[in-house]
Amino acid sequence: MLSESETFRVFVRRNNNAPSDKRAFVEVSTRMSFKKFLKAGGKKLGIKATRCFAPTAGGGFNEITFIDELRKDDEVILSEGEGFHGDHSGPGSAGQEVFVSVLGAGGVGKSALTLRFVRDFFVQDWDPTIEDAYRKTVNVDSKLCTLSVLDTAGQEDFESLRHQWMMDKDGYVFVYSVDKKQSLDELDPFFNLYKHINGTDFRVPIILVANKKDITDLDPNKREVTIAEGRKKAAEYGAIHVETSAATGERVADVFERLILEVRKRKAPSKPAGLGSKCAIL
Ligand SMILES: Nc1nc2c(ncn2[C@@H]2O[C@H](COP(=O)(O)OP(=O)(O)OP(=O)(O)O)[C@@H](O)[C@H]2O)c(=O)[nH]1
Ligand SMILES: [Mg+2]
Repeated sequence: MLSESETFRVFVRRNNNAPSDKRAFVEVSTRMSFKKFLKAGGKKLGIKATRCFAPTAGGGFNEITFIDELRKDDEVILSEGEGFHGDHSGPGSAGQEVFVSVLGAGGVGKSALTLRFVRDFFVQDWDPTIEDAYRKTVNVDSKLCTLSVLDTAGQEDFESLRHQWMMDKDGYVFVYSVDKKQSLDELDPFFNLYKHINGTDFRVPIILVANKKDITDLDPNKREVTIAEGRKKAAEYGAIHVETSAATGERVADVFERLILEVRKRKAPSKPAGLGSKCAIL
């Protein structure tokens, strides 16, 4: 069933950090495209808007890319392509831009983790993914970073796309489910591809995520992978091991923040930290 179209007002401002600057409003319809919203908002402000940053519950701003992320009376910031509040430290991004892929077997919670992180809600239903991309601007260690997250398909039908998903990434989130041992074993082919693409000096970080922790918190008999087994696998992958729950949100932000920190650390030219390092535990 198609939901009813809704119309509401959103305030727009230019991206120049001056609260005294002009504020305009745009009538938003839930059926309008995001591009059309950017065009309408940009016109009111006299700019060619290509990006939009909306306030978060925590008092910060996140880049948004869908019309249904806008709320009535939101005050959003429109930019002509530059990062939030004129942060020009990355090309066309809010601070540094970091590209990551979320990988693993079907049903382990890749989409649930991604959506918990990007939008802070939990998806109950399993709707198998083909490929979805998200962006979120976060402040890590007082520096802005725009994370581009590629949520991928776990189903074996899409195995031929794996190489493409893993190319040109700054880091990876490998996910298994603590209540399914097989899902841990199914990460090995991803690690083989990782070595093929990135070599074996661990310059490109992997976070090994043990998801659905809440299930084993409720019923320890459901655990099929112990923490020790997870850590052992992490050591093999040169990865950082984190146990999460997309359902409760436990440690989900840690996964992505730690990945950003590792990307920064391992990319730093003067100090090749993390090279050859074994497993670290959060
Ligand atoms: N209890 C619990 N359920 C979870 C958790 N994460 C995901 N799920 C559930 O597991 C099912 C599969 O989650 P998805 O996020 O769609 O799995 P996926 O890895 O994206 O699956 P594919 O897209 O098919 O590869 C859904 O019903 C989720 O609600 C979690 O942390 N705890
Ligand atoms: Mg999915």
